[in-house]
Amino acid sequence: MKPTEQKKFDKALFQADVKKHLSATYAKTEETADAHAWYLAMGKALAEHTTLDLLQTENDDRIKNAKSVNYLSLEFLIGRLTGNNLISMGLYEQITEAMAELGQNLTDLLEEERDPSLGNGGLGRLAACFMDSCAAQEFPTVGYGLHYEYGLFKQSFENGHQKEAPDAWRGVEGYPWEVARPEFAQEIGFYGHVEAVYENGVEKRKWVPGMFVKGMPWDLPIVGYESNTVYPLRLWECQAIAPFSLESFNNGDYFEAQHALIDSGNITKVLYPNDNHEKGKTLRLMQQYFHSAASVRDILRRHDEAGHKLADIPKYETIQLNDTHPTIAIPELMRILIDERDLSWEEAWEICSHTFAYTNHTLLPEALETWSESLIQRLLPRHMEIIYEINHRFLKEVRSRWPGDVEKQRKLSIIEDGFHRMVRMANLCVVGSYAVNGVAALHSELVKRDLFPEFNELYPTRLQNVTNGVTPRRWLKFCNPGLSALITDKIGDQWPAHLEQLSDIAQYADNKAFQKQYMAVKKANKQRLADWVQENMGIELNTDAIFDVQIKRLHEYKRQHLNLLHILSMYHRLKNDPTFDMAPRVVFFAAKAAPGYHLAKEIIYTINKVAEKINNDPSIADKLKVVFIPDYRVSMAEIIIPAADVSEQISTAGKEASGTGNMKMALNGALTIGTMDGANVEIREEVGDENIYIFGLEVDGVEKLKASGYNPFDYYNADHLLKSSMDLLLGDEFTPGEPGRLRAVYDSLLDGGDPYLCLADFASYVEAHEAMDKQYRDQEGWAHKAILNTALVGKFSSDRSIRDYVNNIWKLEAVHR
Ligand code: 26W
Repeated sequence: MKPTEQKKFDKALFQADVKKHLSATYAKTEETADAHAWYLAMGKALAEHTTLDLLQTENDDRIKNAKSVNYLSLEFLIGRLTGNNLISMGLYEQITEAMAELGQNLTDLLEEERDPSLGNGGLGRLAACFMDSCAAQEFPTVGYGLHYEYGLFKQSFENGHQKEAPDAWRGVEGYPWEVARPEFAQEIGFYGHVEAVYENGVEKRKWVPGMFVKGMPWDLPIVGYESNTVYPLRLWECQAIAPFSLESFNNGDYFEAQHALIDSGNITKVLYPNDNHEKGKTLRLMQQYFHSAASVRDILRRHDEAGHKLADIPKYETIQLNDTHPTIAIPELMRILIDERDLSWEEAWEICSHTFAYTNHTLLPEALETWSESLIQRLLPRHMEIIYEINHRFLKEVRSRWPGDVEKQRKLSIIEDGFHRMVRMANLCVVGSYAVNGVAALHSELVKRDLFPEFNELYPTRLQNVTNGVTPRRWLKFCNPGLSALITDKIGDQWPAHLEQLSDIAQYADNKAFQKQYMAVKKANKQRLADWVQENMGIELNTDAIFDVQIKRLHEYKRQHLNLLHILSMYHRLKNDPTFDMAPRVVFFAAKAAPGYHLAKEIIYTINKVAEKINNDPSIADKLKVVFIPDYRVSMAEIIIPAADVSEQISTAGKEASGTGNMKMALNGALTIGTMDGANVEIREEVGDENIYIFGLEVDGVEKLKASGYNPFDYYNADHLLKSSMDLLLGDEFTPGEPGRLRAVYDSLLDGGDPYLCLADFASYVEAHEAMDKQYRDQEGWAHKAILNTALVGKFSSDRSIRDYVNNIWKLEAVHR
């Protein structure tokens, strides 16, 4: 839709709607309403419009007869919807004015919205960017996720320690943007047994579940940028089916029945807070099956209602699996087609193996999902039978390709042999999918070379790459209005839908007037962040300082502790070396640690303790400050990212699949200091080696060092700066009266073997920082580099990622409304 075609906005009608919701939905008068009530009423008034567009999109015959993508993900880290939807609807200015006339400031109202934190980190945020890009480009899409009652925990610090609190993201009033779709509810079974029944002398298998729960869908509207297209993000809530147990109900054991009701409602209670670490919990597998079963049934319902044949499923539907978490959807579709729809195994497999595609997001061994055969057998007995059969037929194929090669069979088998047999979900995904992709060029190469080399031999075209991207609407236009206005002033207003146009900004990189404007925007964004920090943390910051930012989940492989070593080295030098000079610097962290990840929590504690000392040391003054912002979430990222000068992307080479924060910060004009890992490699390719600070070992260097027997003590003993920096952790410098309290991090880097090679990369990291520091003192040169970063990262729009999926994997077409 062109902007000129935008639907007419009736201000008076909208204001009347808001007032109606204020009283009728939220029981407030204009006099008693606070900002929160106004936000809710405004949200509901807006949501009404998007729900109408959602229904129209849903009922559009052209969409029913077009191919759709079904994006299955246990996580959608969407962030606040109101501001973003206003941008997409093209109503930001009009609503600002309409609300001002009602005495309300839109910016303040937007701050009232809780973040729907229905994801952990990169994988969940990527799913949200992808929904935005599918809607913007009008590729028919349904997102399927879970309606967790509690999202990712809220984080606070108590004396430097992470504390977790539940996140009831919907608040007491409910979330204004969601709408229940009870007509699409599903019943989902668990446990029970499998029976053989004979139909016309042919054996049929029939699963008789031992318990049922209800899947209630809630739709969130994903509004296409400047289009009338609204796709659903359909989130399943688990509810008990009442009366849960007829027997105990009839026995008069009413309380027992209620108790069971409460239990079965637990499935979607809470998002598992583990990122990149698999724990094998029963309830987690129940979440996965509940999600897959409800979604697959909804896809089949839509397919049937459109009047399509089962054999045409691959023609009309593709199902993208966001990592292995929804893998059980593969045997579930097989089960329905064979047991309930009477297809033969061959017919069902022909459909399934042309319907599913799988994205791998991590190579970390501890993140690769395996489920114990006995657990699946108990929870989903029929699915276990189907998995055996898939594996049986697959191993036959392996044997005919590599006759007599037992080792190949052992490596490729979906079932891992051993005392406790395990089902390898990634292998099941590769076997059951028509396409498998990694999320950045380097990562996809490592998927082929290290994770699935035999699969790559067996199916040479199956493994592909789709480099990740981020939505330019949320991550530039909305979060950085200053820079957006500046860009629009130079190149027009089409860039948010065509990010490659940003390259036209490159011609201004040396323009002194433009540099001034660009740096003034950055300064204002830094001031906004500094104000937030002052107000919420009581720390005063100097906005002339380098704002050096590392924001991501806390994990050893991401090496927040390498950043800490750099901080300790600056502190040591400031204290001990009178000739040492550095530009003032503020190092920002924001990160949540999985509640059970002990060392990650120790790293947070250590950074907080070091920060406390440094920030209050008068001899350091404002040369160095360290700020650990609590409760990292999407809305916080929207404040931090536009203010970043330096983007820390310092994972051990080979460990970070892609990263997406790296793209967001480069787009907003931060210079990256990073390793040759994930999408950093491609960012360097785009912005040029002069405009990025690359350091450290590359993948082959990491491998060689590990193979030769890495000994961190060699680096510790040889590098005076490193040793003195680390030794600061031994005494009570940062924990007065408690010497050795920060030993855990120190020990992990020495006796613990430093598994992520922080010490090996330390010297190179410090050197890169020194080069950056030097560059920062030449502000014109810095501006030149920063502008080129904004200009040259158009490739990393998630619109491009989605076009790659559409052209190379999904093979579907846009339907413009
Ligand atoms: C089962 C436990 C678990 C939970 C989450 C295992 C693995 C995950 C995710 C796959 C981890 C994740 O978020 N990976 C990140 O995905 C991003 C989007 O592709 C990438 O940019 C990050 O590099 C990758 O770490």
